[in-house]
Amino acid sequence: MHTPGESPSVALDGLELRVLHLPLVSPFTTSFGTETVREVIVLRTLGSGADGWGEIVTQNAPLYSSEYTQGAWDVTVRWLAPALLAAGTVSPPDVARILAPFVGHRMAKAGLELAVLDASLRTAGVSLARHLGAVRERVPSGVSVGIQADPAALVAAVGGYLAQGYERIKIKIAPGRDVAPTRAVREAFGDIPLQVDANSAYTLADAALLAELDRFDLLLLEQPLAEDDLVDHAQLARLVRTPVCLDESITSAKAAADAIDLGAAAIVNIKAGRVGGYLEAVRVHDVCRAAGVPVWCGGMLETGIGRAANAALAALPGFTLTGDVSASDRFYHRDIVTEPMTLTDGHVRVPSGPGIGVEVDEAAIDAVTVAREVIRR
Ligand code: OSB
Ligand code: MG
Repeated sequence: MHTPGESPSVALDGLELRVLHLPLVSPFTTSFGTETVREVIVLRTLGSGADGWGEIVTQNAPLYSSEYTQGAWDVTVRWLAPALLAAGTVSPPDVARILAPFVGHRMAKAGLELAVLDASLRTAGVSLARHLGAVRERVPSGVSVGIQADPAALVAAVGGYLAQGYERIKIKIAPGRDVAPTRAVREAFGDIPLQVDANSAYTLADAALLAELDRFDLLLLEQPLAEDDLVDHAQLARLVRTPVCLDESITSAKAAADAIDLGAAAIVNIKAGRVGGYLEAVRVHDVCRAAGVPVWCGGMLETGIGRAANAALAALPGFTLTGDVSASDRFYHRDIVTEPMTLTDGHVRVPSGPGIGVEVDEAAIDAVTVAREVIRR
């Protein structure tokens, strides 16, 4: 199994943080709410070597995760950035070690680690994909479709994505918006690769209802129960035929190992932000691969920065299921990188240039920046 090796240390003189507001192409609705503008933090390392870019994938409100953008900004400015800057020179694995004393805040830590990884790998002239152990030059692309007004609107939305070539459809479900929309998509499009994501909207008392989804031959049922309900997920997995996949519950490689041991996860969604960074994400991948548990790359409506890094991660050998790494235009009219990710023949390209392999478009990022702060050592 590939383990990311050495990459040069980065001399950190400062960190630039920005809050961006990116208007979404269409509203994105989940069981926990509707987003029309993506609020996200982008970071840049400042120092003698190449600039490194990272993204903190929190949302505006703490509804998917306990983390949220203003909280991530505060913990980064007040605690995480000063600790990193005090260290002065850091290698990518140093970031998680230095930040380990601060409990939680994994998305904030992941964004900082990505910026240091990018700076380090740009200096070394090595792509993030190669560094993490990618074995593919392109990855199949799936799309996560939000809850729509009614089944007809959902069928129209899914039809549009299928026409573009997306290889797998995920639909968001919630109580009262589950069996009928899923049936409508299955009946409209036949045998397409289809899965559903509940974002913790159910309890074990809903097991019989969730078992009604079995008849639709779904690839998986994602995170039906609460983040901390591993035992209930294991119980539910015995009551439904659809494979149970965990997202919110998998906060580390240890959590993945525990979930697999308990029988709570037949499949794992890996998001670097949720597990504290791309290096931990590789360890989650390794744990799952050793256990024969398929993984796929989740998404957090990333800008071109995080989207490039996600494509690199999704190119690792254990990512045998199609992930939520869509083209940039699934979410954004104007991305903040010079070459936004596109869909070709149902796939996205894994960037091969140094670091994350994409360049930030300074005019585009300036146009959507609503707050900016530079922290110096
Ligand atoms: O549960 O996978 C999720 C977006 C925000 C928060 C949680 C989730 C999602 C998605 C979006 O499903 C996937 C994407 O970025 O394409
Ligand atoms: Mg999910």
